[in-house]
Amino acid sequence: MFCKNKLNYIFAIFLYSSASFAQSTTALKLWYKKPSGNTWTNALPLGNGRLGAMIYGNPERENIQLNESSVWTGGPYRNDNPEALGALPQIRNLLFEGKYKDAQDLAGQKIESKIANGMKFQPVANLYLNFKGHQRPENYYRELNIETAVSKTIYSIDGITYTRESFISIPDQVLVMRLSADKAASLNFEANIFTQQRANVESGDHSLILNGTTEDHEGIKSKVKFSAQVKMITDGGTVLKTDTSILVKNATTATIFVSIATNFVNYHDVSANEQQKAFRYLELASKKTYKQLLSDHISCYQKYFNRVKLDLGSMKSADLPTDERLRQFASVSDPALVSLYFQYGRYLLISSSQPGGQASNLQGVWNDKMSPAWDSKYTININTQMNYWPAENTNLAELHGPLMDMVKDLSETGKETARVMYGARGWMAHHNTDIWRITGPVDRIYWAVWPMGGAWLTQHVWEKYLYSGDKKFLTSYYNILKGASEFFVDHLVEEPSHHWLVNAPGTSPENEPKLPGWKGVSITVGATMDNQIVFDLFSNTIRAAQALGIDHTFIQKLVATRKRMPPMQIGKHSQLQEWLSDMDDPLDKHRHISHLFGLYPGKQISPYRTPDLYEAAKNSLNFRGDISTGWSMGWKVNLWARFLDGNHAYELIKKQLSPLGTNKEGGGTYNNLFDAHPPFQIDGNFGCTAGIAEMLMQSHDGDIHLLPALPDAWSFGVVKGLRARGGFEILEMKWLNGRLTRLTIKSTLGGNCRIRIPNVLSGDGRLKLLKATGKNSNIFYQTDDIPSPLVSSMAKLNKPIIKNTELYDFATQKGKIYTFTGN
Ligand code: FUC
Repeated sequence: MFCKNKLNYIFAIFLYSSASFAQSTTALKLWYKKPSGNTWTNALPLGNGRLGAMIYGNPERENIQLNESSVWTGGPYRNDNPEALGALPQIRNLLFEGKYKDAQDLAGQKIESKIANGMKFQPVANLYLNFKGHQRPENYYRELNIETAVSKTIYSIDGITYTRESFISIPDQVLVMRLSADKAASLNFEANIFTQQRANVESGDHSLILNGTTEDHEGIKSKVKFSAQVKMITDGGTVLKTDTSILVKNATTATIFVSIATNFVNYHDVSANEQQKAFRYLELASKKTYKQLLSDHISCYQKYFNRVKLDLGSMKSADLPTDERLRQFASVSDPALVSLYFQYGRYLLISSSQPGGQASNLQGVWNDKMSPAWDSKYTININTQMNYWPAENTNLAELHGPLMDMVKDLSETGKETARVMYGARGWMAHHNTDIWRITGPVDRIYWAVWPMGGAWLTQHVWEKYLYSGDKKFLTSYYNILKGASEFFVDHLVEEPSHHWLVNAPGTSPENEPKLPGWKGVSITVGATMDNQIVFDLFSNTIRAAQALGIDHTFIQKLVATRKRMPPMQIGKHSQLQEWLSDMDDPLDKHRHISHLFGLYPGKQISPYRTPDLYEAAKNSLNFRGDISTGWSMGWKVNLWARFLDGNHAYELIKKQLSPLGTNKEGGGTYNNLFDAHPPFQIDGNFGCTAGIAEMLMQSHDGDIHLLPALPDAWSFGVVKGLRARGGFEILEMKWLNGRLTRLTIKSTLGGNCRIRIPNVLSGDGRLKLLKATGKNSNIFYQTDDIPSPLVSSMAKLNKPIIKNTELYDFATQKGKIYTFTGN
C-alpha cells in the first residue's frame, strides 16, 4: 500500500511539473484545424451579455451570425387565465378524491393560458464576408482564446497569410473584427448582411444598415424594432458599395464594427430609439484605435475571468484540437479538458450575462433560428436557475445581477397572477417566463400546472446574500422574498389524508408516476419538490427577516405554517419519494430528478445531519441512472458531488463531455463545447461548471468542505479564487494524492471559519486551528432542522459510508488572509 502511494506520489510530481508546459500553450483555447462549414455548433461564440455572435471561420465565406439579447417576438403582454380562480376549489376536490385525470382535464380548461405560451428569442442577421478564390486554404487554424475572449482564424492562400481577429467588447458595446493580410494590398472581399426578419438593408458610405422588427407570435403583435449597423474602416485600398453590400479592394487591413440596438427599455417599455442607440455605440467605438479597443476589451473581460484559476494537470492529449480531445475524452486521461470546460462555463456566463442586461436564456445569447427549441426563453423549473449555479462560487457574483433583476420584474408581474388566478397575496410565477416577464401558465397543463417557478428563483436572492453578507442588497430584496412566501401562506391547502399543508395543484416537474392509469397525468398534490421549495423559501425568508431584525409576526406565521407541511418520505424501494404517496418506479429514468432539489441546489439533505434521507436520495439517483439530457447530467455532477462521490461525479463529466451521439438517447457536447440537450442548451454547460466547483469545495452544510468529492483522476491540482458562503474566498488550494497541501483563505466579512478537510493542516505563525464541535457560530453557516422523514416499513437503509475528515474552527477578521499547510 505504502509503495503504491509512493509511486503515485512520484508519478504525480512528474505530471505536475509537465502540467505547466501545456498550460502555457493551449490550456485556455478551443482550437480547430477545420472551418465550421455550415454547422452552427462548430462555430465559436463571442458575447458581451447584450450582443452575441457565432464566428464560423470559413475562409471563402465568413459567416458572423448575430444576436442581441432583447430581440424577442411580441411586445408587453400578460398571459394569466382568470378562470383558474373559480375552478380551483373543484380541481382541488377532484385531486383530494383521487380523481387525478379529471382534475387535470378541468385544470386544462381553466388554468392553461388562453392567450399565449411565451415569446421567442430571435436572431438579428448574418454578416457574410465573401472572398473570391479562398476555397483551398493552407495551414488552416482557428481558435477561441477564453483567457482574452478573442477568436482568431488564420490560413494562407498562394503564400499570403490571412488573419481575422474578433471580439465583442463589454466597454464599447460593439463587435469588432479585424482582417489582415501579411502582404500589403491583398485583402479583397465583399460584405453583405442577410436576415430572416422583416427588415430593410441599405448600404452607405463604408457601411451597411439593417432596420427591422421581429415577428408577431401567438397573436401578440411585435413591438420590438432593431437596428444593426456595420462600419468598415480599411488601411489602404478602397471601399465601394453596391445597393446591398460593400466591397473592399486591395486593402492591407480592414476593421469591421458591428453595432446592434433595439427599442427595448424594460418589460413594459419599448420606447428607446434603436437607430440612434446603435449609431452612438458605432460612432464612439470607431473613434478608438483597434489597439485601444482590444486592450479595453481584454482588461474588462479579465476583471471577471482572472478571478479563478484551475489546474488539474495536463497530459499530451491536451495538445490536440478541441474536437479531437472531445472525441477521446471518455477513454483517454485529459484533465486539462475538464479545466478548459470549467473555464468555458465561466466564459459563457461572462459573455451572456452582464450587469444591467438580460439574464442568460436557454441558449445564453446565441441563437440562429427564428423558432428555436422552447423559444430559447426562460424555463424556470430548473434551466434558468441552473444557468446561475456557477455565478457565486466561481466568483462571478455581479453576473448574477441580471437574474436578480428578472426576479424583481417577476415579483411585479407575478402579483397580478397570484391575485387573479389563485386569489392569493404576494407574487408567483409558473414554469416559464420570457422577456415580457409573463407569470401565467405556459404550454399544456401537463407542464403548466406548477406555481413554483418564482419561489425557486428566490433561492438565488438568499444565496447571493449568504455569499456577500450584503445587508443593503437583502433589504432591497426582502419584500420579494416575503411576497413569494405570502403567496404560499395563502395558497397551501390542507390535504385530507395526513392534514398536511400542500401545494395543490402541482406536479413533480414534467414527470408522472409510472403506474397504471397515470399515463399522461402529471397533476398532483404535495410533490416532494414543491414541499422542499416552499420549505426552502420559508426558511430563507425567516432567516432574512432575522438578519434584518424585522417582521417578527410574519416569522412566527412562517414557522407555524412550515411545521404543518409534509416531511420528506422514504418509500418501499428505500428511495426518497418523489410524490406524496409511494409511487416511484425504480426503472423511471426521467431527466428531472426534482425530489433531489433538497440535496442540490437545496441543503435539506446531508450525510452528517440527515443520514437516512441522504441514503434514500442516493438510492433515488442510482435508480435514475447517469445518461440523460445534457442539463440533467450537469445536475447529476452536482448531486454526486453532494453525495461526496467524486468518482461518480467524474463519470458524469465523462458522459457529458462526449460527442453528441455517444450516449444513446442522451445528451453530450458539440464540437464548440456547447452542451447538447440535444439540441444546444446552455444550462448543461453551466450546471457542469458549477458541479466541478462543487467537487472541489462546498459551503452549504455548516462548514467549508474542501475537496469533498475529488475523483481519483484528479489526484493533484490547484485552484484559486473559488468563493464560499460567508464571504470567504479560497485564494489558493493545492492538493497532492488527494491530500491538501496548501490552503489560503481570505475572510471578507470576518467571523468563525469552519473547515472540513481530508487531512490535518497547520496554520502559519500564531494561527490557531481548533477541533470544531457543536454548531458553527458563523451566522452564514446556520443549518435548518429538517423534520424526520416518514419511512416505509419495507425500506432497508444502509448507514452512509463517509470518508473521515477533520473539522476545524478558526476565528477570522474582516480583510485578513489565512494560510495553512499540510503534507
Ligand atoms: C424543460 C426540460 C426539457 C428542456 C426544456 C427547455 O422542459 O424538461 O428537457 O430542457 O425545459
